[in-house]
Amino acid sequence: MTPSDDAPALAVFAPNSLPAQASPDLALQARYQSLRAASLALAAPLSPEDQQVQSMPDASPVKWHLAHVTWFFETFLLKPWLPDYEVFDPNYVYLFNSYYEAVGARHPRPARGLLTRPSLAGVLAYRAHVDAGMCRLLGAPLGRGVRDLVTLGLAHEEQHQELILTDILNLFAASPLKPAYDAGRRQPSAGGTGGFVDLPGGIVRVGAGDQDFAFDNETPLHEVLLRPYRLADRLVTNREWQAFMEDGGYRRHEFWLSDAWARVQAEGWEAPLYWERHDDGWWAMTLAGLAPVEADAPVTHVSFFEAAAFAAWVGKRLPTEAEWEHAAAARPGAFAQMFGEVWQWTASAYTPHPGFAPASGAVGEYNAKFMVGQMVLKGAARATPAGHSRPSYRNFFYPHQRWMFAGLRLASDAPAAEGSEAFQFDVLTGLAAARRRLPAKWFYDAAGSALFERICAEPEYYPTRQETALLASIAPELAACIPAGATLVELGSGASVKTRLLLDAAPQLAAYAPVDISETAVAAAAAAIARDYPALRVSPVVADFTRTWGAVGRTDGLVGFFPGSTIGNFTPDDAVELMRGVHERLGPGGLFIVGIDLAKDEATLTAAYNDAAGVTAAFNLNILARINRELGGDFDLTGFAHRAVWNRMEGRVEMHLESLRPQTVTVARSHFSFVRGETIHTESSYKHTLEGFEALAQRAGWRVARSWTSAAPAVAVVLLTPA
Ligand code: AVI
Repeated sequence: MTPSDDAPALAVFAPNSLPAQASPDLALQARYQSLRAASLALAAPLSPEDQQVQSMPDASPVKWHLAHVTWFFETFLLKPWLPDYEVFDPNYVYLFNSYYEAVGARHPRPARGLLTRPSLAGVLAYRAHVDAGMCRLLGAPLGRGVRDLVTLGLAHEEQHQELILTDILNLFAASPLKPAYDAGRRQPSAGGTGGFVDLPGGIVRVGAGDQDFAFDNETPLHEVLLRPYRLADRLVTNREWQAFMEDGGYRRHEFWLSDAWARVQAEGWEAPLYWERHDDGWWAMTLAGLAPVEADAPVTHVSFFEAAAFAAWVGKRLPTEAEWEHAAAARPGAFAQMFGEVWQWTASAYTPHPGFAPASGAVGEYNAKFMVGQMVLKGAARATPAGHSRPSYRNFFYPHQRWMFAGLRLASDAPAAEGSEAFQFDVLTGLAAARRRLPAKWFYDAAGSALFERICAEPEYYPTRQETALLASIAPELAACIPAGATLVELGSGASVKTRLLLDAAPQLAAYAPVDISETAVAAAAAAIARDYPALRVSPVVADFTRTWGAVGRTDGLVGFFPGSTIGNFTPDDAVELMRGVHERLGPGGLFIVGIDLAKDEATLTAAYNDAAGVTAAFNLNILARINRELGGDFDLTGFAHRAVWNRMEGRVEMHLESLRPQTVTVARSHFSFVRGETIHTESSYKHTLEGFEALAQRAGWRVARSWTSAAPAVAVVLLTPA
C-alpha cells in the first residue's frame, strides 16, 4: 500500500523458468475467486456515486480501484500467458495503469475522479471479462513463475481492498452528512497493560527469507545489531493522545521536527485527522460513522510527524523497523495489538534492505522506486484483509500523511544489559562465600557459547559426539513412542543437530517449543527450525526452564527433550527439582527424553575437561572476562588458571579457577582477596549410573520406560514416563 496507491511488490520470479505442475492449482483457483468476490463485497454497501468520487489526490475512487486491480491481472497475466486472450478495451491501459512507466503513459492520478466513463457497470463487466480469462488460465497446469504472479496479483488486490476502505472513509469524512460505511463495523479496541517488554537485543535476523510469498521489499533475510531495548505491550491510546493535546502538544515546537512543525502550522493541525471537538468532547469520523472518541482505543489517523512529537513529549521514541519486527517474531505472545488494529509508525526510513534486488520486469517498479523520503509502518490495520501481513511486511507512507489507518507504539532504550542485576548478585555472593563459586549458567555469553561449541568438537570431549551418534541410531525407536500431534518442548534453545534427528524421525510432531532464558538464542533456534520444517508450528518460549515456562500450546502430548547431558550440571537435588517441575508442566500424558553422561574411568573424564588445545581453559576463564566487561571487574586473567578434577566422592568433574598468586580483585566496588592456590568453583558435571539416575527420576515422579547406552566412552539417553 503505497501512498501512490499501488501496492508494494513481490518476490523475484521468472514466469516461465520453472516446469509446469501436472494439474491445475485448485487452491489458487479458489483463492482467486473468493478474493475477487471479497472486493465486490466491500463495494456492495456503496452507491455508484460513492464509487465515482475522488476526495483528494492521494485517494482514488472505489470504481478506479476495482478497475485497476483487474488491469493488473489483464496486463501481467492474461496478455502474456493466455494465448487467445482478447483485450477487453485497449483504452484501459491508459485509464487504469497506476504508475508503471514500463507499461506506458497513464491518466493523471489526481484526476481519477473525472473518469465518469467507463461507468461502474462498465467496470463490473471488465471485471467479469478478466475473471473469465483468469478462470481459463487457472484451469490449466501452470509454471511456478505464473502462479507466483497470480499470488502477487492477489496480494496486490488485498492492498487495494484496504485502500477502498481508507479512501471511502476520507470521502465520507468530507461529507456534511457523515455517512456510515457500515454502522455496525467494529472499531480498533483496547488491549495490553501499558507496560514495556524488555528485549535484550544482539545480532538478530529480520526480513523475509524462503517462504511462500513475500513482496520483494521484504527481502532478503539479513542481520541487524540491536541494542537492548523496550517495546510497549500496546498501542498509544486516544486517552494518552488527549493528554498530549491538553498539554499543548500541537502548540509547543519543542516536540516537533522542523518539517513537522512547518506542517502543523501550515495545515493548522490540532488533533488527529477526522477528530472534531463537540460540546461533549471529541468525536471522530470512522467507518461506522461519526462517533465519540473512545478513550482506551488506539489513536488512529496520525502522521509520522505527530507520532514522533508524541514520543518526544512522553520521553520515549518510536521503535526502529528491526526492533518492531524482531519483537513481533521473537515474542509474539508478549504484545497486544501488533496486527489487525492500526499500522504502527517506525523510526525507520523506507530504504532497501542490504542485498535487496527488485523483482525483474515491469513489476520491479512495484516497490523499489518508492524507496526515498518515506517511513516504514509495521503490523496491520482492522481494514487489512486477514492474513495479508506478517512481521517482515513493510508498509510505507510519507511522514505527513494521515488518511491511512496509522497509529503508534512506543519504545525506549533498555537501561542495562539483560540479566545484569542477577549476574551481579550471583557474582558478589559467590565470590564472598567461604568456598568461592560462580554458577555455571553465566558461562554462556556470546563468547562463552562460541567456546562451548568449540569444546564439543575437541577430540577429548566425547559427550556431544557420542550422544549425537546414539540419537541417530535410536531415533526411529524414540519416534515410535511419540504420539501424533505432540509438541516437542526442548529445554535450552536447541535447534541443534540432535533436535533435527528427532524432528526428522518423528514427522507426527505438530509443534516445536524451545524454552530458553536467552531471547536471542531461542528466537534464532525457532527461526532456523521454522525455516527448515515449514509444517511444524514453532513457538519459542523465553523463560528460565529451571523455574517455569508459559503455555507452549496444547497440554496433551507434550514431549520434553533435554539432551547434551546438561542435567549433569545440576546437583542431584537440583536435578530432582528440575525433573519434578518438568513433570508438572508436561502433565500426566507427558514424556521426557533426557541425555546423561555415564560414570567412567578417571582418565577419560578428566581429559574431556582438559583438552590439549586449551579450549576448555579459555571457556572457564571467559567468565572472568565477562565479569570485567559487564560488571566493571578488574580480574587479571593471567593470574588464574583452569583446573578440572574428578571428585570421586561426589561423582562429578569439577572445574575451578585457581589463583596463581596472592591478589585482590574488585568487582562493583567490592574487594575480594585471594591467597595463592585458592580456587573459585565454576562448574560441576555429575556423571551418573543408570541405576543412580533412575532413583533421581523416581524422586521426581518419573519412571524410566527405556534407556539406550552408546559405545564407549558411554553416554545414555533415557525415556521417562510419569510414574
Ligand atoms: C553443558 N554441559 C553439559 C557441559 C559439561 O560437560 O558439563 C559444559 C562443559 N563444561 C566444560 N566442558 C563442557
